[in-house]
Amino acid sequence: MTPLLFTALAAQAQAQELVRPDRDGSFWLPPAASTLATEIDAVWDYIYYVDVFFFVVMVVAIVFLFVRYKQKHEGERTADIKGNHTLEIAWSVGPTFLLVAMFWMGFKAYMNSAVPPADAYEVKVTGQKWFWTFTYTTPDGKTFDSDKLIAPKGTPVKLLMSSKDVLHSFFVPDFRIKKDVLPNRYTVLWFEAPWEGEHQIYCTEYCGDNHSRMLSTVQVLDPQDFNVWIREKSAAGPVTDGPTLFATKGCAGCHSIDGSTLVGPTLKGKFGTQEKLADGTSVTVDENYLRESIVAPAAKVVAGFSPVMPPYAGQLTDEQIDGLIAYIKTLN
Ligand code: HEC
Ligand SMILES: [Cu+2]
Repeated sequence: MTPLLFTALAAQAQAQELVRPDRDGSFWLPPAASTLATEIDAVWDYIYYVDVFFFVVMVVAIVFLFVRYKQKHEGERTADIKGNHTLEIAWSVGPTFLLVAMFWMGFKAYMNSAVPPADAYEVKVTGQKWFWTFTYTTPDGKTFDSDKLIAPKGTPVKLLMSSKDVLHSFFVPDFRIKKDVLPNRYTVLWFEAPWEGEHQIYCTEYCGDNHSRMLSTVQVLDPQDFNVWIREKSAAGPVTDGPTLFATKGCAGCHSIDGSTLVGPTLKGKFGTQEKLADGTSVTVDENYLRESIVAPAAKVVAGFSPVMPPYAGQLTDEQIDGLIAYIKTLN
C-alpha cells in the first residue's frame, strides 16, 4: 500500500507541475501564485493526508480496544499477550517508507526553492527597522529604490537580501517563500510569478516595536509594463524627490510630518527651532544639525527619545541628503 501511495502522490505532484498553480487557494492555503508553490503544496498535502490517515487509524484502534477489552464481569482478566511480530514489523517498516518519501519530497522542493535559475532577474532586498527597500540596477549601472517589490510576470526573480540592523525574515505566503534576512551576510530567495497581481510581504521574525507593520507588497506586472516602470524610474535620474525619499527611506515610519510623536520626534515646524538634547545642552536646528542627525543620529540625541534611529551614513548620497533637508524645511 505504501509504495503505491507514494507513486500516486509523486504522479500527482508531477501533474500539478504541468498544470498551472492554484490561483484561488484552498480551504487551508492562500492562493499559489508562484511556480514553486505547487511543489511546496504537494509536500504539505502529502504530510497532511498521511496525518489524517494515521489519526483515523489510531482513533479507530483506541475505540475498538476500549470496547473489546472493557472488563465485563467482576474479576475477568485479559489474556497474557506477549507480542505480535507481524504487526510490529508492519508498523515499523510501513511508516519508514512514508517518512523517506516525506524527506525526499521536502528536500527536493527545498533545493528547488534555494537555488535560483542562473538567468534570474536580480533585485536587492534590504530589511531594516521597520521597512523593506528594493533596489534595482538599470542596465547602465545606476540603482534606484522602491518601497514595493515590482516584478515582471513569467520571469524568475532572484532576491539578494541583507539587513541593516537586526534579524528580519522575508515572507510572501502567496509565493510560499520565506527566508531570514541577516546583517553582514547575503541570503537568497527566488520566485517566478505566472500572473499579474499584488501579494502581501511580511517580516516574519520579531524585530522590535513596529515589527507587525513591517509590510510591503509584491506587484507583478506584465513584462512590458515592467520595462516601462524601470525606464520611468531610471529616467527620473538620481533620486532627490524629498517626499518620496522620506517614504522610501523609512523616515516616515518613525517621524510624522503632522505634529504627532511616533518613535522619533515630529519634523513638522522643526527647522530653525532650538532642540533640547539628552545631555542637557541645546542646539539650533539648521542644515548642519539636520545633516548630522541623518548620517550620525547618535552624535546628538534629542531629549526624551531613545537613540534608535539607524545611521544613514553611506546609505544616502549627498544629493539625497540635500533633498531630504530641503523637504524638512518645507514642513514649516
Ligand atoms: C527607527 C526609527 C527612525 C528612522 C527610520 C528615522 N529616524 Fe530620525 N530619529 C529617530 C529618533 C528616535 C530620533 C530622536 C533621537 C535621536 O536624536 O537620535 C530621531 C531624530 C531625527 C532628527 C532630529 C530631530 C530633532 O528633533 O532634532 C532628524 C532631523 C531626523 N531624525 C531625520 C530623519 C530622516 C530624514 C530619516 C530618514 C532618512 C530618519 N530620521 C529616519 C528615529 C528614526
Ligand atoms: Cu523585521
